[in-house]
Amino acid sequence: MSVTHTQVGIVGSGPAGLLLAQLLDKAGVSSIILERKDRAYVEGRIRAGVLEQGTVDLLNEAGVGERCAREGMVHKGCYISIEDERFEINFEELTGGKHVVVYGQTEVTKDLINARLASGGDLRFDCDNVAIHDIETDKPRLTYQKDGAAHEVQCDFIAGCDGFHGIARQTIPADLLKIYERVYPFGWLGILAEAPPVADELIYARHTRGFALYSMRSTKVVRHYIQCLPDTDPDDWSDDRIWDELRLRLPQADQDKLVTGRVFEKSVTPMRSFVCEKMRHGRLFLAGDAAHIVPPTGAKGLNLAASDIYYLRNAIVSYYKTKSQDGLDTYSDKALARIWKAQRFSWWMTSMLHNFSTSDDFDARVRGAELAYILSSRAGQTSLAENYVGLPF
Ligand code: FAS
Ligand code: PHB
Repeated sequence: MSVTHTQVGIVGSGPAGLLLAQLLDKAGVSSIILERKDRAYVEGRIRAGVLEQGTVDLLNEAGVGERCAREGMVHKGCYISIEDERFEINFEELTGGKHVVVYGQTEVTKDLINARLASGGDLRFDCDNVAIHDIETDKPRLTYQKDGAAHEVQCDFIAGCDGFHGIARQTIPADLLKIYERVYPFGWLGILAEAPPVADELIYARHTRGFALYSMRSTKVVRHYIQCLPDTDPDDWSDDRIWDELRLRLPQADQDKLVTGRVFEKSVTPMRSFVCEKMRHGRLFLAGDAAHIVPPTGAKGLNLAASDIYYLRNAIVSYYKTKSQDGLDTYSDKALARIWKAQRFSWWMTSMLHNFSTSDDFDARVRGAELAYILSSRAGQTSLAENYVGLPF
């Protein structure tokens, strides 16, 4: 068995694991990333599209913000439509100049992987049967197999950045965890297509036919979503059926602005809210989707992974610099405080904008009134805007 030692062992090379490794490297802390899939799989996952400024700042600190600055699209606001009416939420005007950047998670991941490999950082793809050991000691270990050989990584800390279906959360004794979960009675059918955006900013559309989101990746590629049943088979939706439904859920005045094009990615995302308390056990720290999931209506998933990493980087670097355990001891509570605010916002946006087949008529009216109030109130719009651009870390 090959044995390697590093300071921080990281499980998972999604945005959380890659960003942590990059930020630790900048602080002179060594790490090894173990990823079960190959590079093409990791770089091919189509996911988030909206970055809070805090996330962009961390990418810059990690030395990978240059392409995002060049190709990312600054969005000063977004639109919310209810049937035939469209309203603008002007983030900059409501938050004293804050905005978001539209730049696909796929691109963030590519930028982080390229930087990791260019710096000679240790990033290992195709790691089978990654296992986490001895997290209740001061010598935790990772083991895995690759190309038929057994390997071990000895480290001081382990970061579980392996997503919702990873092993890290499972490594913490279940009786020590409190799980909070809400599963929604719908999903999102998402497409990527070669077409121009419907508008200059995103449109979140509430409609009797169901929610739709009109997003983008560039001026030539759009990312649209349609509320659908959670077990929808994407193959049941032809391109024509998707474009027709997207058109019908827009206000009349915008329907002729929807330009169709070649759909080159189609998938269904289930909707859940999920939080695992706590996010630390011994020398194992959870970050990103390994610890929490939000419905993407608030564009928070990727951004929460970034704020977790901000807190975890600070805690680990502080330990190595001062031997203080304070940051490590307060990591979980500090991260969870921000996570729960983003969970509330994501649940709130989802409840206002979607049709719930499981709710009674009174509930449906109250949710509609909530959105109508928000759109008629500067205070309400300010609340939505300051959460959307990202609460402070
Ligand atoms: P990730 O899941 O991205 O990465 C985890 C990594 O760990 C993966 O590479 C995985 O292969 C690896 N891994 C798993 N198990 C392992 C093991 N045992 N050993 C080694 N490696 C292992 N967020 C938004 O803000 N907007 C969106 O529109 C949006 N759309 C989404 C669509 C889908 C289908 C999904 C699932 C999520 C979406 N999200 C969205 C949320 C998403 O962006 C996540 O928040 C983000 O990927 C979190 O990053 P990580 O925590 O790094 O987890
Ligand atoms: C996206 O562009 O993928 C996107 C944007 C905003 C959201 C969710 C997804 O709320």
